[in-house]
Amino acid sequence: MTQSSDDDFDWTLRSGSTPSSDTGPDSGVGGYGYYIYIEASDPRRLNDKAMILLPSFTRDGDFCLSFSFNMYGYHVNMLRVAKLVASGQLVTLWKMKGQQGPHWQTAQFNVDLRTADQLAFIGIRGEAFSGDIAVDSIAVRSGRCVDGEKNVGPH
Ligand SMILES: [Ca+2]
Repeated sequence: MTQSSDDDFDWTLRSGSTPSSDTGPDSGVGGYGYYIYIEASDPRRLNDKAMILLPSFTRDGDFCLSFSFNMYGYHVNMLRVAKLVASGQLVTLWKMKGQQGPHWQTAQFNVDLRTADQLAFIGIRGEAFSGDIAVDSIAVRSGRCVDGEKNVGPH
């Protein structure tokens, strides 16, 4: 994954809990491993954005994107998933706003992509430090999501 410079700060790679209490996950999905998150403590400010990009896609097609997200903390703002297309436009595919509780949750939805498109995860900081947002277990599978699998979003 690649950190964007067209934003305000970077995502952080971490294992275990985040440094601030009462925000962020206790661990990666399943209780172990690394995840990425936006650290909402100083010097971050309201609406600061961090964007991280998946590698460019090498063909056109339908894909099934799944990932886990943790949005725990009183001041959690927004997580947005978008595709960065050739024109430079960011097309929103999914977004979630506000605190979603202490546990990891799963999102899964279909995306149609063209060659050179990139999927982007954009974390947006809320009003105060208790606004960590974490992402783990990102998977992109060829073809549409299989019926019967858990399907959350797009919203
Ligand atoms: Ca950045």
